[in-house]
Amino acid sequence: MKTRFYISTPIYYVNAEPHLGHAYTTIVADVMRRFHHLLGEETYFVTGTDEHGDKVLKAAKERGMGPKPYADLISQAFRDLWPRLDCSYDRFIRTTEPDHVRVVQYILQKVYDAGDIYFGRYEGLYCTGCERFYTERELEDGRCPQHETEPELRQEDNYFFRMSRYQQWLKDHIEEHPDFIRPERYRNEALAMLRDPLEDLCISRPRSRLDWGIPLPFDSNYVTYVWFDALINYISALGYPDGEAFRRYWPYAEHLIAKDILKPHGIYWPTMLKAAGIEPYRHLNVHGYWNVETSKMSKSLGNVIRPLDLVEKYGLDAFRYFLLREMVFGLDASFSEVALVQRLNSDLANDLGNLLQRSLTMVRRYLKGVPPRSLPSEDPEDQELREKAEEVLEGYPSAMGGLLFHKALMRIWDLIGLTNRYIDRTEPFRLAKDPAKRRRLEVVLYHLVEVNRLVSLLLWPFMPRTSSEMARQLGVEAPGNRGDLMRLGRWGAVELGGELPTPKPLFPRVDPVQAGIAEIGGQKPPPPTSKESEDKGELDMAAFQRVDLRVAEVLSAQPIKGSDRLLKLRVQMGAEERQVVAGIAQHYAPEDLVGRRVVLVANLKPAKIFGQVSQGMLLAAVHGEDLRLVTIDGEIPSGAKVR
Ligand code: ME8
Repeated sequence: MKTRFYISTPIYYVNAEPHLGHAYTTIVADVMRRFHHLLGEETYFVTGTDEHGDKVLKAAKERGMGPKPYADLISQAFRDLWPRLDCSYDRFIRTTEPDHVRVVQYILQKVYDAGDIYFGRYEGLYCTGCERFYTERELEDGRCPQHETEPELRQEDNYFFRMSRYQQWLKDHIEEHPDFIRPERYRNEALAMLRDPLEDLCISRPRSRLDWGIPLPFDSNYVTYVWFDALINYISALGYPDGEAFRRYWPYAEHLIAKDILKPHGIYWPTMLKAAGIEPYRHLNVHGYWNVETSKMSKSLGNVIRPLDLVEKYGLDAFRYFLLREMVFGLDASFSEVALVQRLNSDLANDLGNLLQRSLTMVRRYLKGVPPRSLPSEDPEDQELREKAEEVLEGYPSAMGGLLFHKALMRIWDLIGLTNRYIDRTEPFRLAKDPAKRRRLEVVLYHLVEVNRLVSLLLWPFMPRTSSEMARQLGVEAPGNRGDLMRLGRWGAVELGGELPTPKPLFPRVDPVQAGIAEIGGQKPPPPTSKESEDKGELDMAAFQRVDLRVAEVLSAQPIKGSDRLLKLRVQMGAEERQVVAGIAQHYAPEDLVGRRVVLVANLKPAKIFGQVSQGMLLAAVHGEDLRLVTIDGEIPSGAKVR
């Protein structure tokens, strides 16, 4: 059985400050590490910076700095960022470290001695942004698909790595290990790259042109090509060849990258390892790209997102949650602050925050702050809740292990949703009024606290702070020890009890207007009423008759993400089915509406509210804070006219 886990991020170029994309990868690595730690595995997490090459040298020159002081500066910015995003790496590696340099030279010599490095002439199209040559086929309209720039023609005498010698081996390896590169779309891409004969890889740069690199051990007139240098970080960080960490962790190596660097990781690196006589890594995990709204994130577009700006504004856990919930691993996703605020308000403040707050407030109010000890129950509602919790616990390892983070979160949120509905259905506030229902009240509150406890455990990899804060408020041990998923991840695994601290909201809601981001929800002020009716305040009969009022039956109702006021209903109106958005969430639970026959203003122009189309409006009586729907008394079919 697998007992260890080694995860790496790419080592980031120091030619730019850390941005959203870097933050995403490193946070995902951290989430994966924490999950494996909860599973009971020994884990090792490496990140770092890639500091040699043309690109970095150019950036240093632009700042009027030498490459090393410049690399020191930016590398430090990366190193300092990660703890602030709660990413706890074990080793931060820099390619300028003497230990790394030694390992690169050791491998070069080894591969050279084995006859897999030769001297030759190369002419090709080179993209400095990517620091690699492109084949004509890889270009789009003659341009680099990443940088959209025309590569330059370069001709040089250089050293080459006989990558072609390992092409067949690599092809077979990928075919025999279907999840060597995952998700599958990237495996297929890698296999497609292997369909044509592989060219040998140019692995040097003449020192006369580029001095900022690791000298080749067998020819000091040349430095090592940046990718051949950088990829080796994954083993130099472990102390290859003799380090204990290498022996312990390399057999469990998992790399995490975005699709932009699939070729170096999926093709160059495994063949390099093979040539050096080292076992290949276990998995290459490839995610998609974050775009900003609909554009590529780029310096030139001025839309580069800085992680700490968002963390300061919305809090770290909201940021981490958003990234993991919004992106389907492997596919591209679009970042927008509006979407982040919507998730924060609906998923975190509304669903999760409310659940904890409601549960704990009731424990405080009805049980003097002491949660009940474990209480079994045969009530179908309790059973349903417990079964749901158990189902979520059971599915969690495979979703997390399979990189389906969004799915793991969706399932946790299904449980949170069900639990919020459980409160509405069991009505503990009513039970509390009746001394004869005391035990029932305790059973219900036990179930609530237990679900909250399990949710706090499952959220630890994603939101460690929130998870600990939930545990603190619930009066249970904070998760985060190795093996906690087995130890704590069962219904009733720990005995509750002891007086709880005063509940505190987990996530304050953010007002999008105050946050200075675009208006959300499209809740525009109502159009001005016509001059005529304004003047007189009365309506003639003909005008009133133009209003088409109909009986409609509610088929289903559900909350709208990001709004605590609105419900989305599907209603039947005669033969027609419509969707209506109604501001009644604070007065009716969705399930209470199903089957009711209400009155619909049927000929209103459809409106878009919170991104949802509303085809009509419900009539309701409103008095102060109270609101009651106008409903039909007796048997009249839906679609009937109301006059
Ligand atoms: O490629 N969306 O470094 P790099 C998602 N030094 N992830 C993104 C992203 C985006 N828009 N932009 C960047 C290098 N990333 C080499 C790596 S490894 C031996 C050497 C993330 O600074 C993503 O992880 O250009 C991507 O693979 C990486 O940053 C590229 O970082």
